[in-house]
Amino acid sequence: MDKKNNSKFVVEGNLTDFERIKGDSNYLRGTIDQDLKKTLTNGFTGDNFYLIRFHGMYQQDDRDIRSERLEQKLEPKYAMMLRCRLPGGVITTDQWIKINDFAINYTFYKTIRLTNRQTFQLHGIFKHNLKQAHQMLHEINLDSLATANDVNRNVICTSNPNESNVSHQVYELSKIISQHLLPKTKAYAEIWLDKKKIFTTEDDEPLLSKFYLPRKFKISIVVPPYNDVDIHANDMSLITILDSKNNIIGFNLLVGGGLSFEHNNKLTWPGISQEVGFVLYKDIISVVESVVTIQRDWGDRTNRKQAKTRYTLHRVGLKYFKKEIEKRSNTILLPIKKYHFISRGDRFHWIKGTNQKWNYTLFIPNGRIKNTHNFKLQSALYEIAQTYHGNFKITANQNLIISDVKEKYKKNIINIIKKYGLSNSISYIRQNSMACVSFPTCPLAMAEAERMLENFVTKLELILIDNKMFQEYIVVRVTGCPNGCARALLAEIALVGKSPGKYNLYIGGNRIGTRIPTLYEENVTESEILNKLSKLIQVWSVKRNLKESFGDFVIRIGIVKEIINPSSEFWSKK
Ligand code: SRM
Ligand code: SF4
Repeated sequence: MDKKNNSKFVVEGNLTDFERIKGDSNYLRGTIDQDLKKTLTNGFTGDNFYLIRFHGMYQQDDRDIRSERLEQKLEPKYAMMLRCRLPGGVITTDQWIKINDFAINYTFYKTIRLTNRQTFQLHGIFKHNLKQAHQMLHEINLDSLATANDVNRNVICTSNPNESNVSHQVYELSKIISQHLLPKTKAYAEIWLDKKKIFTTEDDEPLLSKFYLPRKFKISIVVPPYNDVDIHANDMSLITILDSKNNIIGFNLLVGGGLSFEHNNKLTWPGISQEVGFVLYKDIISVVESVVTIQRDWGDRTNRKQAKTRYTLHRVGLKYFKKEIEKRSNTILLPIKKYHFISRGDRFHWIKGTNQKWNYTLFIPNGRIKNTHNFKLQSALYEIAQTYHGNFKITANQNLIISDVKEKYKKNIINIIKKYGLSNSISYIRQNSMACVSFPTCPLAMAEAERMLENFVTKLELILIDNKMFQEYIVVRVTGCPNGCARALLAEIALVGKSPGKYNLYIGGNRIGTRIPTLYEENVTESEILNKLSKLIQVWSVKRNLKESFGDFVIRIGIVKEIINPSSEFWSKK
């Protein structure tokens, strides 16, 4: 471990096996290359099962057919999910065409899945096609390094279209930060791109160490008043502060967000990040680096359930954490500057950027790019990508912005949008709903999420219509297990999977994503949930203050108690 790491805040004790796996891996190589040659299994063996995650892949199997294959004494239908690194979510239309071709020709599911961290995943790549996948990415200047496991993940930033230079600047910053924190190992190039083996020394990972980080680490950059990245789901967030001429002067630094918990494990809780201080633009990289190295050194490597930054911050205290940032970055953190948020969602209409080009945000149901019998979304996007040379921007709400469209192409794109019915009206509640992937690919899924959201929202729409509230929205999110990938624990209504068909229901988050909702009902079915919500929405429609949101209402009239300090209050009864 790092030589400077002798602070009183280092957690002593037996390290988890993950630390051994990383330390023994020869900078993430393991024996992945040997597993690639084995044809007897479609999976990876031993430590490689975890090591491939550092390279941006997860081994999965189709859970819909798992028991059937078991009965037939067949290996589970192993295939990899690959997650691209795409800081800020921008992909050119030319890159999109290549990705789509690969998805159609070489993946089991033939879909592209936009994620809520502004990138895309390809599900169902068989082991023998993996190298081809990485080489295809490399040809189009992309990679999947460090999109999973104990490293800094895809850096996300406000994706609202280029109304000012600011969004372009934060996008550039997200790329710089991503690059700065990227593992330096050559393992990725050697294994996937057939680059010559380069023998490594202890200095190979000067920033991350050969043990990398204690756990995943997430960064967001936001431009108020839109909290479209959900800052509180991130270990570190930078809130952009502008002067009166719209120039960036610096960033408010927030640390310690993160949403995962474990059912019935009271030592785990979702957290709202804490304000640390204001950082001048010129100091931002050294401050970002300091936060990461503090977490590297002080994060708990003896217990993965306590390893994320919010637990480190909770144990160490904001005062010491801040002091250490200042010490390591040689910077004085100034008092937090004023900021406020008004919403989280995307804006679904044409917006002209300061670059005089057009941007149109498309609602993508669950972020899933596929063709169905009556909705040919995948074909539509392919046609759009072939129509102009520009960018697609993936938002942190799993949507897609057709971006940087020159005036002369706008009409063609409008025609394609119409032809495929992409702009058919979407209710406000649907626009503000989100589900994680869950079944059939996620190995951790306890209940359906992506596959149940559409119908669930349709039923909520009917409840809103019955109460003359159809023009209103509620932020609704469904997550297949308490890991919280759909960021349900920042929603006004949150369903968290417990077992097939059963969820815990949380209510009382707010529209801007700064409050954790409170447990309202435990272990309930979808129809029980709809029953409960129907009653609550009816009361809300009658008794709410002018324009009062659902989440604020249930807190104000005391249906649930507001959670102010999640670390101590998340588990207390409503
Ligand atoms: Fe997640 C694990 C999908 C955003 C918290 N997440 C997983 C895995 C890889 C399951 C696994 O470990 O085997 C899921 C893959 C399912 C599949 O088949 O695709 C998965 N997570 C997703 C995505 C695709 C959800 C989506 O529908 O968009 C998101 C991919 C983001 C990306 O591009 O990097 C995704 N995951 C999140 C978020 C939200 C966010 O980051 O804004 C969270 C909550 C915030 C946080 O980190 O606290 C999140 N995912 C987790 C966790 C819990 C981590 C923890 O702190 O304990 C796990 C499990 C783990 O890491 O052990 C997890
Ligand atoms: Fe899988 Fe759970 Fe994440 Fe949903 S929340 S994608 S079920 S890990």
